Order: sequence, then C-alpha cells, then structure tokens
Amino acid sequence: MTVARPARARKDSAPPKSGKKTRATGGNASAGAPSGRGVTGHRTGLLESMLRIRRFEERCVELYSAARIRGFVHLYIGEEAVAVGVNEALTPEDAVVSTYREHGHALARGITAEAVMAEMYGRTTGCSGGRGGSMHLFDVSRRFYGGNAIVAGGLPLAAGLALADHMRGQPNVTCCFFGDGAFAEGEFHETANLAALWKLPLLMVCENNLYAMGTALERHEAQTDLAMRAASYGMVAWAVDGMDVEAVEHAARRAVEGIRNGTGPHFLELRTYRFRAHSMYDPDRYRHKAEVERWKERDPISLLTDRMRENGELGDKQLARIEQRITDEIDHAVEAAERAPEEPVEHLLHHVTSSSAEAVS
Ligand SMILES: Cc1ncc(C[n+]2csc(CCOP(=O)(O)OP(=O)(O)O)c2C)c(N)n1
Ligand SMILES: [Mg+2]
Repeated sequence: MTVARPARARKDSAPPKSGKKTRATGGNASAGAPSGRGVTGHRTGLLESMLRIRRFEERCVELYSAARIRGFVHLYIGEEAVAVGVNEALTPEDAVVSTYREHGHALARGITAEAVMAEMYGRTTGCSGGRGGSMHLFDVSRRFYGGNAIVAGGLPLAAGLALADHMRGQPNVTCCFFGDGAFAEGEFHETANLAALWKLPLLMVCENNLYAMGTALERHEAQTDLAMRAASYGMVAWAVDGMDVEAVEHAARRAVEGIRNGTGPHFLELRTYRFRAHSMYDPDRYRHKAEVERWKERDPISLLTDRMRENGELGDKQLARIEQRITDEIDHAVEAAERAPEEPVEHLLHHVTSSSAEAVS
C-alpha cells in the first residue's frame, strides 16, 4: 500500500498563502471539466453550490434571531469549499456520513433548500420529517446518513456502511466528514485502524478548522500534523488547501479513484476555517479577530469568484443572476416551511422502532 508523505502541519493558525497552495495532487483541477459542462460551466456550478450554502445559512441566522428556528445551530460559513469540492467526486450511489455542522454537506449532496429549511423549522416536510432539526439532517434516498451530534460518532457508522458495500460487492465509496476534534476520540482511531486493516472503501474527510469548540488544536493534540497521523495507520493520507474548491475537488477525485481501485481507505486533511462562532450560543472569545480576518482574506467564494473574473469567466450580471436565483430558492424554502405542518402528537411513537431492514438499503 502506498502511504503518501503528508504535508507538514502549519506551526501557527495562519491561513495558507494564496499562490502557495498546499494542493498535494500536483495537477490543475481547472484543466479538466469532470462534469462535462466545460471548465467555465463546471466552475459556475461550484460557485453556485457554495453560494447556496452561504446564503442559506445567512438566512438561518436571521430566522434564528427572529426565533423562527430554535435549538442548536452550527454554521459552516467559511468551509463551503470542502463540502462542495468533495461532493463533486462522489456519485449518487456513494454514501455520506456527516457531523452536526452539516447544512453544507446536505445541500451539496442535493437535498433541497426546501427540505433542509423545513427540517430547521421542525416541520413534517423536512428531510428528517421534522424530528431531527439542524444536527440530524437525513435522506436515505440520497444515501445521506446524517447529521450526528457526537464528535467522531459518524466514523464507526461510516465504516459499517463501507463494510456493507464491500461485502455486497458494490463499487461504492462511503465518505465521512468529521472535525479535527475527532482526533481526541477513540472512535477515530478504532475506525482508522479497522478500515485500513480491512481495506474498506472509506473516504475520511477531516475538516481541520483548527478549533474544537473553544479549544485550539495545539492545546489538545501533541502532534498537529493530522494527515501524518492518519498515514501512520497504513492509509493514503494528505493535506489540502480547504479554501480552494478546485484543489479540494481534485484531491477528492484522486482519493476516490484510489479507493475504487481497491487500495483501501484514504484520508484528506482539509485545512479550513469557520468564519462564525462554534454555534449560535458561542461568544467566540478564544481567538483573535485579526486571525479571523486573515482567514476571511481567503474566503473560498471570493477565491473562486476572483479566479473566474480574472479568466473572463464571470461578469457582474451573471453573478447577480446566480444570486437572484438562490435568493428566490431560499425565499421559497422559508415560505414553504412557514406554511408546513408540525407532526401531530399522535405520531409520537412512529419510527421509534423498525420492523425491517428498510432503513439501510
Ligand atoms: C463525544 C463528544 N464529546 C464532546 C462533545 C461536545 N462537543 C460538541 S462539538 C465539539 C467540538 C468538535 O470540534 P471538531 O471536531 O473540530 O468540529 P468543528 O465543530 O470544529 O466542526 C465538542 C467537544 C460531543 N458532542 N461529543
Ligand atoms: Mg474543528
């Protein structure tokens, strides 16, 4: 098994410099157009997906402040390139397991803004029937197996899904998103070991945003080079600039190709940053404003927009049209959620137990 030498970890929490990307793939994602839409069309699609996530969550902030949605809400703003870039490498038959910060993963996977917004409202039309809320988005029809509130809790589930596909001879990959905080949990290490030992078709996507709630990575991990630690389990692992959607897509395609070729699990450490607090309740006092501002200079949406503008691939009018389309989509999602019913109390015991294996087919 090839074990790629991962990039060295940064010593501070400065963002990777523009033009000095940690892209480990050596290739140029823009040289190909994997979607068949041409390079410009493909980039426009990436941009639209990232903008959808950003605008959706900005609307969630407004709705939360107006007490239209409640409970825990963890925003993905700043990390959109990860969900969008990785999803590009997956097929509808692949499986996805996510965290509590999963609005972006769900939207990138194609769950509609309407179904996600209804879930935020706790309405029956939500993707989890209104029972999950922000942290438990779920859609078996898209092989999107949650939304998980337990740090690292999705990893053993993902290994199980990958094992099932492996045993059934299905050529599918299971992609599991998790944070840097997962390295402090036994479930991460148990999953990494078993997946490598059994050569499971598992893509481990670590969103290293440098903080686990208010704790900086270097305050809880002695070795902060996460890709190197993953490689120590005997799997291919490398670090990628998680703010550059094309670098993410390129790396994810390479990893997925390796997995489908039977070389076992692959690990990607995506170096990214959340621009907002950990959750709506977090006063965000553990990091300097200057650090946040430095990372915002590498906003994944601006990075792609600037690249497209420089190449003459995007003009003001086209961007305005995309923004309008997304605004309309989200307006519609909010209106529909406002009108949708809550589950009647008589249904309280529905779906509590399952009489068949229908849930995982
Ligand atoms: C097993 C477990 N321990 C503690 C918590 C409380 N908790 C919720 S989020 C979080 C931080 C996780 O950070 P990370 O994995 O880096 O993900 P991020 O929030 O940065 O996306 C913690 C400790 C939890 N949900 N589950
Ligand atoms: Mg984190």
